Amino acid sequence: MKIERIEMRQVRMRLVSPFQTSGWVENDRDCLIISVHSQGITGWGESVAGSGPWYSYETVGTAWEILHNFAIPMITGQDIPTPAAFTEMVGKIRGHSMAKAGLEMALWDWFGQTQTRSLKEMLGGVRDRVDVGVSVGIQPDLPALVKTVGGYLKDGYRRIKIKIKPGWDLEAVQVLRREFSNIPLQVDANSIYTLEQAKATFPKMDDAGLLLIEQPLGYDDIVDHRHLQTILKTPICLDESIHTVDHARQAIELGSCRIINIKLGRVGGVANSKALHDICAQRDVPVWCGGMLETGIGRAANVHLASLPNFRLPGDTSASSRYYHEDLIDPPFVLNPDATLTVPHGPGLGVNVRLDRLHAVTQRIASYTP
Ligand code: OSB
Ligand code: MG
Repeated sequence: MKIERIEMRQVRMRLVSPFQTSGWVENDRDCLIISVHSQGITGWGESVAGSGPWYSYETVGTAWEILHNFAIPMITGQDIPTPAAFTEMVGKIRGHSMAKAGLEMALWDWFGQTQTRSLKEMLGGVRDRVDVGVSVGIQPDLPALVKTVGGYLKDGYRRIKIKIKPGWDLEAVQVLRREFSNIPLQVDANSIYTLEQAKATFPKMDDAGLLLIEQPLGYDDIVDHRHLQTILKTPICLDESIHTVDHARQAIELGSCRIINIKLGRVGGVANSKALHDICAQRDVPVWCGGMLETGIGRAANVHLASLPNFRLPGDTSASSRYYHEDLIDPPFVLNPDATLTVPHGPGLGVNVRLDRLHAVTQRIASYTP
């Protein structure tokens, strides 16, 4: 393919409720929406870098800069035979996975549409609906937590993940176990614990029947996670620490985790996510699809990805209404009665972007032609 035009927008979308983690709070979601245009076809992508360098060092600002100055110039005027070739072309850029992944997603959508194949088909996905849960931010107090979780269960979600931090951990889990007995439950610390704090805390949670404990320790650590995993029955799941196939292999070989959360932004796109999925499958390590509060565009890519066979746990890819009053896509993602989202049938991502809504949330825009 030869790209005729690329458009990049920074957007801000108001969340239906603030999202609080151990380290930061989000009231709005900032991201980049990228479109590639050629032969009368438009491919859409979302770069999940956020407003600040809290989850990772990337932000909407750094992603814009990397795409504007490096990734887009590297590919304009070039023939791109496949999306995988793009991954190779921008391989010279170290890091900045979320920037690269946003543009790559648009290329997958474009290629899928030209070949009339869905992203799921291109990847070898095996299911039409994917299991999803909901990720619940830190709440003002325990009664609010019970109310919020109760609301999501009423909505039809089954698997609940709660954000934790020191002082909002053991009691929160106990209260949920008391109120909702044996719901599938997991916790995510977003790297806030020291090894000492973790050794004092997580053994006390080890009999709570949690599905997993997500990223308790340092955002770039796999060694201390190994120390912690050796004293726990509950599987540790790594999120922040895993950026490449090699990281995954090393963490598995070391015994630093027994489960891995795949976010296609964090690992540099769809092609890398598939490779990561495959090496985890070879080693019998289950994966699941994380989320970054995506709009319907990024969510669609997640849902296609989660149709691969080794996605064995429910994803954080909830329905559109859990995040936004109005999604950028129409129809939005809705929760099925069996706590799944349906993988879109259409070619590429299989979503319709509402340009009117996109224009309304756009903060800056740039257009590139060869
Ligand atoms: O650590 O999984 C995380 C959201 C933003 C940044 C990091 C994380 C999250 C979530 C929410 O947990 C997942 C979602 O619902 O999209
Ligand atoms: Mg996480």
